[in-house]
Amino acid sequence: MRFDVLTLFPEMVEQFCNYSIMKRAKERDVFSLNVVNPRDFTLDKHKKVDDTPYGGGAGMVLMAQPYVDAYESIAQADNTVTIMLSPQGEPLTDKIVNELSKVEQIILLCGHYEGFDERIRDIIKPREISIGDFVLTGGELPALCLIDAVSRKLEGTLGKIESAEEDSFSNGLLEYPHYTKPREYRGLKVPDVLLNGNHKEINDFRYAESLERTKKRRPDLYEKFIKTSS
Ligand code: 4G1
Repeated sequence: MRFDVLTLFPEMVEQFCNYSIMKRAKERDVFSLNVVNPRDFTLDKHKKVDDTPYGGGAGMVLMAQPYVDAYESIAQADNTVTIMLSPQGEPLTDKIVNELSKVEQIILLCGHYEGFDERIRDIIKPREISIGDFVLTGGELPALCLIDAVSRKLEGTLGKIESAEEDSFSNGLLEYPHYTKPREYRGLKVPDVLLNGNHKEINDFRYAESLERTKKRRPDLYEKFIKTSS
């Protein structure tokens, strides 16, 4: 897997991927990361990447030329998906993450300011994906969410123990409560069932807790789970 990220802030993306599990996966060549700055493709001496919007209004718009040229400088594999991170995109889900984990290359376009000149979309025709309905200052964090989510699905990223745990969200339910040492903290005790070594009882307890938690906190997920499991 190869990720190519078009961003005006390449250090943000590079830095984030140099920690913990992502760093380890990159070192093991599970994926590679190539960051491209559209500013390096500007043609004027001020390296201008944005300008005021036609028709007026607040803010700045990202110019088409630096983004399109930066995009065209990237070597494409046979099986490449280009994604624009955008509040107008389809919501990112575990299903989409699974689909994306099967391609050879993902090219990600991060916006800033008010967003992209529409002709970037007209020319590149990216798939548009959103990580949620809130306002951000840039598309870097959404791109990093996607890279993080996709890379942990790749063979060799997670250890045996971590991947055994993989079901937690793919089964459509929220996680059951977790406990570690000590057995008692500030008068709060770990539930006895987790200490008795009966794995059938432990699994039943955890499943019941998952169900209850999902019903209470995410009735939308709960309804979906009940419908698809019956
Ligand atoms: C109008 C949120 C504008 C934001 C309405 C989730 C948000 C990319 C995402 C914005 C962005 C709403 C995302 C807004 C994002 C250009 C650069 C767009 C930053 C930008 C709900 C600013 N998932 N936002 N506009 O946040 O890129 O992917």
